[in-house]
Amino acid sequence: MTPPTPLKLLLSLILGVLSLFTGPAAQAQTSLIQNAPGRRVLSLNGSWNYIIDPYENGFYDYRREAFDKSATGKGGYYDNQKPSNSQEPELIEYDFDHSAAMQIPGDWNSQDIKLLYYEGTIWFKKDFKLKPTAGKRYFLYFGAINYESHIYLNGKKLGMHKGGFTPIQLEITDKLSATGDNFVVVKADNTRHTEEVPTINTDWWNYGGITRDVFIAETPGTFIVDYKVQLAKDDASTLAGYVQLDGPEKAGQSVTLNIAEAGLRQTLKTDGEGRATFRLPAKKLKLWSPLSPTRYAVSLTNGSETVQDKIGFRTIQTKGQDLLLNGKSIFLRGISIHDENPLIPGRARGEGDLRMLLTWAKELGCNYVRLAHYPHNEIMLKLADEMGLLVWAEVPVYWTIAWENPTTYQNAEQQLSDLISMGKNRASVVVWSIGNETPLGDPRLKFMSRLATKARALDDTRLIAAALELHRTPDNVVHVDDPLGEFLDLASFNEYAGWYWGGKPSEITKYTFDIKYNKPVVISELGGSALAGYHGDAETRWSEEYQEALYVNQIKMLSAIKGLRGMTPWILVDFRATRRQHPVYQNGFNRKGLISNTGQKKKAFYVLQEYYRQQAAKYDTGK
Ligand code: GCB
Repeated sequence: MTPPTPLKLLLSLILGVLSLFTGPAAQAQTSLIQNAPGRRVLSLNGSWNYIIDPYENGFYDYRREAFDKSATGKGGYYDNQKPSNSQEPELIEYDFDHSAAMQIPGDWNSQDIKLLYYEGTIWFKKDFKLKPTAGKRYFLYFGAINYESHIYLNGKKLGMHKGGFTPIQLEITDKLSATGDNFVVVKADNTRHTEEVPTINTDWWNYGGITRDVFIAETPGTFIVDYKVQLAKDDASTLAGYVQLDGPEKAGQSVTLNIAEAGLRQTLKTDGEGRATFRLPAKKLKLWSPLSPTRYAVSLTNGSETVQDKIGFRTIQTKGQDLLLNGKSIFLRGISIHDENPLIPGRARGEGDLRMLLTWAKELGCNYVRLAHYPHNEIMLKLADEMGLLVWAEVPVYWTIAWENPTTYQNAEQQLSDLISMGKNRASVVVWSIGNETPLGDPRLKFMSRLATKARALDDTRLIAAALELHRTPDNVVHVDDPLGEFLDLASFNEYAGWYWGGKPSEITKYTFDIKYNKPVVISELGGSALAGYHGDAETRWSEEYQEALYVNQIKMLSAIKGLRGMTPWILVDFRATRRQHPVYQNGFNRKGLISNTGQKKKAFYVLQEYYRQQAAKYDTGK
C-alpha cells in the first residue's frame, strides 16, 4: 500500500469535518423548526420493524464499501427490498416485514432482553401513508436517536446525524411518493467513540435507538421556522426577540405577534433574509415564577399560517453572590434528574414518564431541577414551564473528551446550539450548562471557554454554568478555584464529602469551603448511595441510615458557605449504570437516588424535603 500524500491527508481531514452533518441534515441543524411538535403533524410513533446488524451488513458490501456511496446507491437494507414477481430466483437476505417490531419512541435495551448491553447498529423501518399537498412543505422530525443515525426515505438517503439527545430534522417535500405510500428506514448506531460527545466513558446507560417522538410536520411553502419571544436581558419591561421565515417569499413579509391576554399586538416586517427583530414595551406582563408559573398564549401569524405557543416571561440575573429571579433573591431548591424512567427501566418515553419525574421533584419541595447530563426531551422543558420548575439544561461534555480535536469541538458546539434553539422560549430554563467535571488543563480551558462564549452569543438572557473541579488541602479546606469559573455566572461544583472522600458522614462537618469567585454558589452535585430497604446504622455503607446521615451533615456543612444560593443533589431516582457492579447493593444501578428504581422513597428524601421546606419559608415569603 502506498502511504497517503500530505494533500490526500489534508483532504481526508476536511472531509472528516464535513461528514459530521451531511445532506439536508446539515441545513436543518442551523435552523431547527421552533416548537416543531406544535405544527401540523403526522405521528410516526408506534410499531417499527427492526433488524439487529452488528456487522453492518446492511450498510457495507463485502469489501466494506458503503452501499449508499456506490454508483447506484443501492444494495443496503434501506432499499427495503421485497421479492418481485419475476421468474428470476432472487437473493434477499433480510426482510423488515417479517422481522420483530418494537415501540418507538423507546430505547432498544429495555424492549428486547438480548439488547440490554447491545452497542452497535440496529435498522428500523416504518411504512406510512402521506400524499403531499401541492404548495406545502414536509419535514421528517426525530426528537432524538442515539448516537449516529443514517436516515432514508423510500430508499433515498436524507442525511446523517451525530448526537444522541438533540432533534433531527430533514426536509422531505420532494421525496414523498406521489402514490402516498412511503417507508422510512433508520440506521441507528450507539457505538461509543473516544472523539465523540459524550466520549466512551460515562456513568449512565448507553441506551440505543429512536428514543423520542417521530413525526412529519407540514408547513406552507414559506413558513415561520423560528422565533424567540422573551424578555430582554435583565429588563422586565421590554419584550425582545425575532421571527425567522424560511422559503422563497420570506423577504418583506408581515408577521403579526399577538399576546391577546396582555393586550399586545404588533405587526413586524421581515428583512431580505426573512428575519424581523423586535423590542416592545411589556409593562403589563405578569411574570413567570415557580410560585406562579403564568404562561401567555402567544401567536405569530404570517398570511394563512399561525403558530401558537405558551410562553412565560421572567428575568434571571446575578448580583455579586446573589441570585435574582424577577429582581428578587431566590434559593434554588433543586435535584438532579436523568432522562430515565426507573420503572421501565429505560429512557423516558413521553409526557407521562416525564411528568412522574417532575411530580416527584415537586413533592421533594423543589423549585429547580438539573437535567443532567445531556439535552432532555423538549416536552420536559414545557412541563417545567407548566409546573413551575426552574431548569439547568446541559450538553454531554462530560469528564475527559478529546479537547484538541476540532471535530469534537464542532460537535459539542452543535449540540449546544441545538439545545439553546430548542429551549430558548422556555421561561423555566435559567441555566445553560456547558459541561460536567471536566479536568483542569489548557486545551480543556480553551475548549470550554470557547463554548461559554458561544452560549452567551446565542443567548445573553440566561446564566452560563458548568460543574467545576475542586481540590482539598490538609487543613480540611475545599478549594474551588478552577480557572473555567472566570467564564461562568455561577460557582457550581460537584462535591462528594462523606461518599468518595472525607470519611464517615459524621466527620464531614469539619470541612470549610474557599471559593474564589464572587458568584452565587449553586452546588451541582452531592450525595451518596443507599439500597432502598437496606437498614443499618449511620456508618453502614449502602444503608438508608448512612445516606440519611450524609444528607443531614452535608446540609450542616454547606449552610456555612456564604453565598450558597442552591443545590441539585445527586439524584432524584436510582438509574442504570454499567459502572455500578456490586451484585448485592448496586446490581447495575447507581443507587444515589432519593427514590429507588421501584419508586420507594428513602430516608434521605425526607431530610432534603424538610430542609427545602425551611428554605421555602425563608425565601418564598420574601423574609
Ligand atoms: C459525578 C458525575 C455523575 C455520577 C456521579 C456518581 O460526579 O457527575 O454523572 O453519576 O458523580 O454517582 O459518582
